[in-house]
Amino acid sequence: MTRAFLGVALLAAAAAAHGQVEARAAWVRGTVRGQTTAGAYMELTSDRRASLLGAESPAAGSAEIHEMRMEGNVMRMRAVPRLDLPPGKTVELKPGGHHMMLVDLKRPLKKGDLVPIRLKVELGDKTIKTIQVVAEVRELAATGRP
Ligand SMILES: [Cu+2]
Repeated sequence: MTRAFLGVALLAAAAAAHGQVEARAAWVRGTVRGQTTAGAYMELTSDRRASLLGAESPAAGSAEIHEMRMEGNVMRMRAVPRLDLPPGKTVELKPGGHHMMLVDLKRPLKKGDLVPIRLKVELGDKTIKTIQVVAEVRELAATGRP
């Protein structure tokens, strides 16, 4: 009886922790020698109004949210201060679109390495929430399609 109750309580706690904003399918592109930045990609879903404000990772000096824009014939990326997460919609951070950029990498990233990333998300009521994800490093040529 006591065990069963405990099980339900733990389940409820887990649901509460994951209820608001979820990050899935996180991966980071592997690097070559001398490269100090790497793109990080994932799927973000929020059940309420929220914005991604940034991230930090022990693998990098800093992390930025980047958007891609065509300037003439050239695709360029630039840092943006936040990325809106509309309720109930999955926002994909992916190659060629919005992505996370790990800057000042502390060491090269090899296929199969695991990179912890802490996402900073602001909810609609201005509460700041931290979401911990572990991203797997994929090879340099990875496109995001499994
Ligand atoms: Cu970038």
